[in-house]
Amino acid sequence: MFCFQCQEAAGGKGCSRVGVCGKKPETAGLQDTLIYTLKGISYLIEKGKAAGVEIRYADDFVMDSLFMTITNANFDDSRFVERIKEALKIRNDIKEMLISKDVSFDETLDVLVWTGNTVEEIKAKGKNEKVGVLATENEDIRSLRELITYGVKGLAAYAHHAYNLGEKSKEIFDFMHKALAALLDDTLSIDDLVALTLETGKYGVDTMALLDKANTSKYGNPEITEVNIGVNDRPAILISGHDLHDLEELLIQTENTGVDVYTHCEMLPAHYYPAFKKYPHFIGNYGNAWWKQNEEFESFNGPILMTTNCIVPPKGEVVNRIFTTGAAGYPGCKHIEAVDGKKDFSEIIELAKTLPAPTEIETGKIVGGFAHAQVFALADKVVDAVKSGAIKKFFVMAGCDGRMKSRDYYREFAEKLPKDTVILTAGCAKYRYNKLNLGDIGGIPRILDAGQCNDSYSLAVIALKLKEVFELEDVNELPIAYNIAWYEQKAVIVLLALLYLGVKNIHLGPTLPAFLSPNVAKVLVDTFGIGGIGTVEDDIEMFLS
Ligand code: SF4
Ligand code: SF3
Repeated sequence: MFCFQCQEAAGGKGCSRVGVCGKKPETAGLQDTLIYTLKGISYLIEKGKAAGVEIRYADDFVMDSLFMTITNANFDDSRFVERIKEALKIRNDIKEMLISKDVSFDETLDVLVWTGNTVEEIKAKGKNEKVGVLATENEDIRSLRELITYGVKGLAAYAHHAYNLGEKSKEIFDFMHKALAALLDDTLSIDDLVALTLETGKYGVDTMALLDKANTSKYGNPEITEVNIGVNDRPAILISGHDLHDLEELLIQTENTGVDVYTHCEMLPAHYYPAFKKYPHFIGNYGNAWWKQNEEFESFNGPILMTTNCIVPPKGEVVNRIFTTGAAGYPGCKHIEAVDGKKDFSEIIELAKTLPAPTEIETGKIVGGFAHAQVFALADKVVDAVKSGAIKKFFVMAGCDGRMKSRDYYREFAEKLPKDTVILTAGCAKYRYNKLNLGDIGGIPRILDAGQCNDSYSLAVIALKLKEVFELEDVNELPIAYNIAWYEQKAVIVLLALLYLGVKNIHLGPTLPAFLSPNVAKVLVDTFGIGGIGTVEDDIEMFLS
């Protein structure tokens, strides 16, 4: 195996024996094979499109499959084998259809001809070095191809959530196919791939906007909310991941059953939506970011529903209490599929009734709900505070959390920021500092949490609004600094989206991506002023100078 798609890539280079995340070589091979086969499908779709033949029926299959390969989303080999079988069938059907319509394409390409007639054959394909990351020999081309792949994976994840709420976009699917097909094209130059990288960012913005529309039109605009972090004494289900539609179905099905519902990690921002406040059994948030789940799932006592990443390989009996749905999966955990568009969570609810209530691990409240509409509602106050000098600078500290010790940097950074600064956050990165008491500035909390990582879109909308209010030419003239923590591929699409919007001088940590070759990193530094992080003191001084 070789995988370097996340921030925890072994030795800052890549995982080659087993993933730091727990991904086994066989799973890595299957994920590579699935991505490889998707490229073939998208290549055919592109050929059809060029010849005036529109093929739409693989759109959601490609989207969902990309999502399954995101870090910590799915560890279940049997699901990948089934997916690959299905991908091969879709590929063959499209091939036949194009041939019947006299659409020409390169029929000798391995992505189009390889067969996976048996499970052994499918598993063997993933060991073939022509399938994975290292198949591209030129390290700069490889770097850009992977940067685009990871951006498209993140984009697919967000598109999937919007899709579950009935919002989809032909243009986003078209771009997904265009990008995947381009990854097979050996004639593309470095410049072509850099351009495609930026275009990925454009579609990242569009996809996050679509998801924002899906979430807010269905569940209302997030509003300032105090979220309880303590527990009740009734049995309960913990829901994690990013899918709000799954949460809604769970809340409806648990009504009047005597079973409560709590959020974990990236599901916390669900509490900010008006639509979910009407459920009295939706109690609060339990625990912290994804990487603490082994101990927190243990003390939660009840069943856990993982709707997306991030899954940490469970230890001991807890595996029997974890259920997965959507793109998520783990061997030994029961997976709940939608049947006719509905998911039946009754098995989880019945299990919850037999288990003790959660053990309290903390008490108190955290405050959030500062997505664009809520911040706009406070705009006058915010603008006055900036004009009067009460707020000197905003720090966008969105992104991901992770288990590396070096991420203590973000807590310390938040703690040491001067009192006239405000943190804008989104994603699970906030768990490093969202329980600190950083106070407020004239009633404006010093940590404004917009929501999940996709709600980084809100932070961009807020920045663009401030640019308008202050009548500035360029978003970079605003008193906003970007110190972003990344971990997986959703953070990659958020980064590309910010670059597309023209945001410069973003600092990325705790380490720069292993998949950036020195030359590609140089392009990002020279063109966009991307930087890493240093010590807390030096960085605060640098940002404030
Ligand atoms: Fe390693 Fe990250 Fe890939 Fe897991 S996802 S195998 S930790 S690089
Ligand atoms: Fe977190 Fe996995 Fe990225 Fe959605 S849950 S931000 S790491």
